[in-house]
Amino acid sequence: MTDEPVTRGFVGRRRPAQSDRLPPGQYDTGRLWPVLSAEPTPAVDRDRWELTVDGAVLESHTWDWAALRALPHSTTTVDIHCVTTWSRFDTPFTGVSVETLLDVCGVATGATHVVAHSRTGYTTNLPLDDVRADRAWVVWDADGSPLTPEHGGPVRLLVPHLYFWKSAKWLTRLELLDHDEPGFWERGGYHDRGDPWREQRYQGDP
Ligand SMILES: Nc1nc2c(c(=O)[nH]1)N[C@H]1C(S)=C(S)[C@@H](COP(=O)(O)O)O[C@H]1N2
Ligand SMILES: [Mo]
Repeated sequence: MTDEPVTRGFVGRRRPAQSDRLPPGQYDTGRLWPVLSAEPTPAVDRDRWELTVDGAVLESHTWDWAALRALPHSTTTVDIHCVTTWSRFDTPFTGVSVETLLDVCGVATGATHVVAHSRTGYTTNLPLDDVRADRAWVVWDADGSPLTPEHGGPVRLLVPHLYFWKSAKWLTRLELLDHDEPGFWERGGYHDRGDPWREQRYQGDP
């Protein structure tokens, strides 16, 4: 007879070990959510806020707060990864899939990239494929509450599969392009795409 420990009854939902969820070089910040902003937090009044999708689209479109909220939306729970090495697991965000906005505008033939613009002038570029197929969201709630101004409220971009600098806060415009155009951090030496699983932090990283 051996003295194996025996677990009876409920074993719990199997989930991957934490390390399987932590990209290389990252640490788990727990419930802490650091604020990372290159600019002072702007006061964005949601009743005077608009989001425009334009550029390489069939028809530009602008949504105000009410119109955005009237679109089909949902809550998605994701892990976020900042290039400064913190990751935060299981953050629920509520908003509209970018694909829903693109459906309204129609993507022009030849569109390859998108630049997200913030009210402050901050920009970040993404391959169009990275914001399609429900991989990117325009969100207004996080952790079950309205996004605070510090975290990009009233509305920010959310692209959880890339480093969090791609998730522009105080979002006002998604500009589709037929070429790539580096944004604020990308011009400053950060990686053009920023996949945390490939550790694409800086230009020259694979
Ligand atoms: N407008 C704007 N958006 C931004 C940034 C910024 O400086 N300005 N910082 C980016 C970076 S580097 C990160 S890690 C996240 C930080 O979001 P948080 O402050 O909600 O954690 O926002 C991204 N979006
Ligand atoms: Mo970041």
